[in-house]
Amino acid sequence: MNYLTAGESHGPQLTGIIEGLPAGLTLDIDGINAQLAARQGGYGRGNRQKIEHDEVTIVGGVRHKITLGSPIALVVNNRDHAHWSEIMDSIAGETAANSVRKVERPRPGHADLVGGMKYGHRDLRNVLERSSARETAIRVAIGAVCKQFLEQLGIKLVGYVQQIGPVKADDQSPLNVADIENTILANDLRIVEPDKVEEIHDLIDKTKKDGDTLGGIIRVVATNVPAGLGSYISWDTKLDAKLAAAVVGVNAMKGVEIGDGFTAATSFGSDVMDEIDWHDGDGFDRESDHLGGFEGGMTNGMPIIIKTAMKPIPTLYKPLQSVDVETKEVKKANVERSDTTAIVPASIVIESVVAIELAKAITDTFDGSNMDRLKKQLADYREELKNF
Ligand code: FMN
Repeated sequence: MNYLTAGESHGPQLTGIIEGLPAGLTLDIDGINAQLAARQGGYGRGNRQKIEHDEVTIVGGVRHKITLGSPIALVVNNRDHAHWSEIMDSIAGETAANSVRKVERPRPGHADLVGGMKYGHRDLRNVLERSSARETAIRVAIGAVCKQFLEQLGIKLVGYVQQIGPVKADDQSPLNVADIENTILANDLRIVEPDKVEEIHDLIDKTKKDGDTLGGIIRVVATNVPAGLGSYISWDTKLDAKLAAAVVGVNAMKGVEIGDGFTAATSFGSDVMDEIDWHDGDGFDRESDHLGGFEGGMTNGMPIIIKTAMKPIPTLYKPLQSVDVETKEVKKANVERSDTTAIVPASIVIESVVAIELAKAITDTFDGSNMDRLKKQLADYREELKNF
């Protein structure tokens, strides 16, 4: 399975194509739209979300709710394009009127400057439009399809917010996906400790007032993942490595941990390895999950646990120093409409890219042409493992 996305932040639409999902998968469009709505929510977001109301249109690969085995093509329209149609016009040549939103003062922490240098764009809007996290809307739509695929195979996952700026909100680090979902959906921060909501709201309000921004930490848990996805055979077959790449491939992610991750580095081996147990009828399992469900680049049947560190949003309403790319004068950086923190929507994006990588691993491991056959193969494989 593979996927590709196209589209600019203020262009007419975002497009995604998924190749390699089986025929016979039932898709629930409301479920995809619910994920898109979740990506638009969360405390601390800017005004763009008031304009957009993301909905997916399926334009290929699905008939009567069922996938055909052909590439699945998804579209999410950009409502804001109505205000940008001349500036983003792909047919008309450049004029003074349609280049009024030129970006010449690159924002530190964004792709603006290096993207311009690499691709030779003097109007840095040509970089900004694609490097913007608006693209993650279509990744969420693709991830929602993959999540439905996984759910129909009994695999569940959830991404939630563990920390915003300096405030931690996850002492327990729970593992039950349904329990996590019940708690996080009842607040606008997707946190599992609702008593921290007020403190974090205050922090976000104050940060916004100061013209500053915040980052945070996101945790994903995936359960009922069969042992043996990925491989120890070669570095590029390791599933934990692919997950790490997918997670850091999301805008603003600067660190990734599998299981106890960096804490494991400061612990003794006896505290970190997950001791092996055997239960008649259920097969092997572990007494703990410090390694986040991975040994040798393969899933070991325990819940997958991945954490990622999101840097603070780089666009500041109290802009930082920059240099005008034309005049070379020191100036304040460009200000584009922006969030104070995007940790809440980012947790949906991270959940989505993890779902995509797990769906890829499943279709790499089993015959991915037909859903019923795939279900049967996976059930047989789970049975075989119980009796290993
Ligand atoms: N950066 C901004 O400057 N303003 C935003 O409003 C903004 N919203 C984001 C929303 C989401 C869901 C995500 C995941 C990221 C967002 N970012 C935002 C972060 C930038 O897209 C990102 O920092 C930038 O593209 C540079 O990429 P890098 O941080 O991976 O180096």
